[in-house]
Order: sequence, then structure tokens, then C-alpha cells
Amino acid sequence: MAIQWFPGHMASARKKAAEAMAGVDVVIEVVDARLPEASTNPLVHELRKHRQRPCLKILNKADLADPAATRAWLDHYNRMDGVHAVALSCRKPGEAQRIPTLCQALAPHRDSLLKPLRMMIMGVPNVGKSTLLNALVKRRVAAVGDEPAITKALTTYDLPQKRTIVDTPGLLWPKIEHPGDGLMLAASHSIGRNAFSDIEVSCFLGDLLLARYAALLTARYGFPVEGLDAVGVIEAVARRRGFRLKGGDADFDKAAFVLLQDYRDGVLGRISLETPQTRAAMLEAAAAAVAAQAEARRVAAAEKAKEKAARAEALAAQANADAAADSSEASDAHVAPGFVIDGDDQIEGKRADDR
Ligand SMILES: Nc1nc2c(ncn2[C@@H]2O[C@H](COP(=O)(O)OP(=O)(O)OP(=O)(O)O)[C@@H](O)[C@H]2O)c(=O)[nH]1
Ligand SMILES: [Mg+2]
Repeated sequence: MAIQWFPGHMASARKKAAEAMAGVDVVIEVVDARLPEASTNPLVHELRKHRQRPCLKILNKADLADPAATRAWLDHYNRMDGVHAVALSCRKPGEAQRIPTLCQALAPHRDSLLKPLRMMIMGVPNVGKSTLLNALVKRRVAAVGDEPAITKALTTYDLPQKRTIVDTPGLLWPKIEHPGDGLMLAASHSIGRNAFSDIEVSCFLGDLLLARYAALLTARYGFPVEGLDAVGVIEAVARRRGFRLKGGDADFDKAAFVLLQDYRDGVLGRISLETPQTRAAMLEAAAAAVAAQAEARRVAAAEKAKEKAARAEALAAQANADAAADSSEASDAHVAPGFVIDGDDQIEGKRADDR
């Protein structure tokens, strides 16, 4: 089943962000550079479009992402109309300082003390929104931490030149359409831990790493990965690290969590969970699956209609046969008294007539 997480504080944050949008000139949408599309929230687009606000898209945590994939994503986004995308690492002091200038270029009319620039940071949980805010304010005014939903309320902060910036709680959306997106978000710690199983997400991550970053697994844990699947990788991590249960079996849960945490901390190396090519292939496969389901539904409905028609035809034929039988019985019944000489009645009758 697809992973979903839309706790109550997000529903109210969505409402408040929609209200705040009226007093904002530019939306800074922070996504995770390792999964830029899976961490793009359709609600942000919806709220922004409603007020026609421009968007600066920030692929944050670029220090953790595969540089080739990040370059491909920037090309992909910057070819789109009305989107300006940059990659950065908010952990590196100074990298964020160009953000207000980039936002200013998107709202050139808001460039004076009378009409100062107003920005709002939005994005899914744990992508580094508050870290970016702190870098811009140059003080640790907002709490940050490596878990989802650290920020719980919208807060406005002042910047030089009377500019303002709003930090918002991480927002997801009520239904994550593609199961892979939920798994990528969970692997990257953007989803509350009660909403998914570490083992399922770790197996997803293990398969992805085997397919695209197998050498990083060997480099980190020191075992060859040939012939292994995700479960084999997690078991091998447990063996290598000596994670054992009381009876001596491998502690699979612990090893699954360690694999996840190593990815989250970036100690496996620079990894991107999706590229524009893998995304396009995933969307194509999803569209083909939807089309196949629709076709299966159509065939099943046609089959059902055919069965219904056949049943109706059989019933009609039966009714005709019954009617025919009834009418022949009825005509037999008419004829019988006159013509069937059945024993004494007729003879009796004759006798009576004769009499
Ligand atoms: N490696 C790396 N870590 C980052 C970067 N930016 C933020 N982080 C870390 O990511 C974690 C989440 O950062 P926050 O700023 O709290 O994220 P947020 O988007 O405000 O999260 P919520 O308020 O929960 O929605 C923290 O541990 C940060 O130190 C970055 O560019 N690179
Ligand atoms: Mg925050």
C-alpha cells in the first residue's frame, strides 16, 4: 500500500499558507536535490498558481546528491516556462546569500523601501527550509533538526532593506499518487516514522542502490554485492556489523535502519534517488499500468454485458418455449372434449344423445 502522511497540523498549515500567499511576492520552493520531483509538493504549485506568484525552486542538500543527476535536473527545470531552479547546500555558509537577489529578479516591481520584497519558503518536511531561513537571517532563529515536522507554525522574519521572509511547516499532500514517491520521501526522512516500515523502505533503497550505486555499497560495508538482492544486502550489513539477535540470528531490523540512516547522513556517498530519465520511465510505466487497468476494466465490463445479454436471450428463449408449450396445451385442452373419445363420457354422451 502507498505511504501516506497528512497529519492535522499540515491541513491547518495549508490553509494558513493559502491566506499568507496574498501578501507574498515570490515563493521559494525548497526540494531535496536527491529526489527533486518526488519532493515537489503539488499543493505548493496549486496555492502559488491561484495567486499567480512566481517560484524560485531550490534543490537543497546538493552536497548529498549525485552531481551529474543534479546537473540534469537543473537543465530539466530551467527549460520549463516560469521556473527558475538553483542547486545549493544550505549547510555551506554563504551559498544561500544569492537567494534574495534571485527572488528580486522574479518580482522586479517590489524593489523599494515602500514596496519591499516579500518571500515565503515552502516545501515538504525536512528538506532544509528552516536551515535556509537561518542562513538568510544570519542567526539561528528557527529550530532545525533531522526529522520531519520540526516547524509547526508559519512565522515571518525581517531581512535587511525591509524585506520579509516567511518560514512554513513542511507540507505533504493528502494522497501521494506514485508509491515510489512515498518510498523516496520516507527514505529521505520527510515522512513521520509511524507512517511506514523501515524494512520496506530499506529494501526499496537497497534495490535502488544495487541498481545504480552498487560500488558505494561495497566501499562502505566491504562485501561484494554480485548476486545479492536488497534482503541479501541488509543481511550482509547485519553480518558485517555484528548485529545479532539473542538466538544468534542476524538483526535484520537494525541493519535495515542502519542502511537508511547511512543514506540519510550521506555517509554512503553522493546519491540521487531519481534522475529526469528514471522519472520519465516511472511515469511512462505508471501511465501504461493505468491504461492496462482501464483496458482490463473495459474487457471485464464487455464480458459482463455479453453474459447479461446471453442470460436475457436464454430467458427469452425459455419464455417463448414455455409460451409455445402453454399454447399447445391450451389448444389440446380445447380440442379434447370434441374429439378425444376417451372412454365412457363420449360414449355415454352419444348414448345420451341417441336416447
Ligand atoms: N547535508 C545537508 N543537510 C542539510 C542541508 N540543509 C538542511 N540540512 C539538514 O536537514 C535537516 C532538516 O533541516 P530543517 O531546516 O529543519 O528542515 P525543514 O525543511 O525546516 O523541516 P520541517 O520544519 O520539519 O519541515 C537538518 O538536520 C539540517 O541540518 C543541506 O544543504 N545539506
Ligand atoms: Mg522547518
